[in-house]
Amino acid sequence: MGDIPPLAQSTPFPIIKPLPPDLFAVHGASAEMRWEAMRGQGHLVPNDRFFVRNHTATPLIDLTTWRLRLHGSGLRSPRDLTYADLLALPATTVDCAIECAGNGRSFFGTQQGRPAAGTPWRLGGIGVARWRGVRLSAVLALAGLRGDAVDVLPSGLDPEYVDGGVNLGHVRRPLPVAKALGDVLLAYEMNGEPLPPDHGFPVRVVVPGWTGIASVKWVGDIEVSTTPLSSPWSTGMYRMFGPGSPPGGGPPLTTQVVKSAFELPWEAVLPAGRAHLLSGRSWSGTGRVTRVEVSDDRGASWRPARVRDTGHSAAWVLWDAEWTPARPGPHTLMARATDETGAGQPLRTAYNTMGYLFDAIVEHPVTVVS
Ligand SMILES: Nc1nc2c(c(=O)[nH]1)N[C@H]1C(S)=C(S)[C@@H](COP(=O)(O)O)O[C@H]1N2
Ligand SMILES: [Mo]
Repeated sequence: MGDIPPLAQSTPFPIIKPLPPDLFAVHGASAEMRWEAMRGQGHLVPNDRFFVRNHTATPLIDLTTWRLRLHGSGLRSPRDLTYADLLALPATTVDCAIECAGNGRSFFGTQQGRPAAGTPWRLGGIGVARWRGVRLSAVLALAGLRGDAVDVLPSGLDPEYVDGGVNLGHVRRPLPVAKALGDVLLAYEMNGEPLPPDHGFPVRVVVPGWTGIASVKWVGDIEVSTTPLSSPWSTGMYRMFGPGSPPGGGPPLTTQVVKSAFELPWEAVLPAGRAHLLSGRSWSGTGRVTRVEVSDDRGASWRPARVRDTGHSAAWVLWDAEWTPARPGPHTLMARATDETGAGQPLRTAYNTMGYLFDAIVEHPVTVVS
């Protein structure tokens, strides 16, 4: 007996869709979008280049056995819904961004000299899609939401998350009932297609304007409670820790901050002596972006970019600006935005140990060649 080699032990890759290097930079079980892949694209990020953030791995869910289980002390008529039940409810469409709370985290280290732990995203941990589904409020009404319910806790069906040897269970995070009754969606379509497996098939939560962790993928269970709920994703993670925050951490993160990105490779190479039409996008979780400015002298001077399609409040604005670099060599391009609430982008932002909500102006490296 004997010389038959053992079957290769291959762990399936945690993301199912292809991740070509011209569209993605891969970080472990997550993949960030390359910004140059958005140049010339419309408002929405096509599903083939939308970033993926997985705590463990994309599960493949069988629709015939999948149920959405609605239970807890906050519901008068707990029940299980099938996919067909959900599809039979009135549908709503929302164009909005999903953005990781850690998007931009790597710049705490590279720009501010103090690295933060976690996935080293540049700016590609965001995407805007057209989500179609059922309002969470409609589903909660169907299950007899009680007037004294306070928290709504959706859980994912992806494998349980083990961190430093501790099993934290399924990815889940409570939403206050006031938010759950607002613009939150249980989405089953993304950009006109059934949700792709990596983005939560068959159903995900979409919470416009809030950090991505609120938008639980592969949801299979929603607990509604008349007493406050918590999970490691609302206590030990996704809060601000460090100087400037209270000793036990700040409140659970909700809205996103203001950011701007150029649709350029990192690093970009551009020829000298002619005009380039630089393009980019800016976004905010707190309001419509009203102004974008660019600088090529490390912020000594700023000039306005041309902002297009300002209509989408929960998404981003597209903008462009001409730039004619005079000399070959290394350059730094910067873009900063302001939203309708007056929130903007500082040159430096306060450090927090987990590197969340980086809102400072990003220094984009460009090499100009003759
Ligand atoms: N069940 C489950 N939901 C999840 C996650 C996860 O790992 N498991 N990751 C969250 C995080 S941190 C983000 S930023 C978004 C990313 O959504 P996307 O992968 O569709 O881009 O999903 C959120 N929902
Ligand atoms: Mo995230």
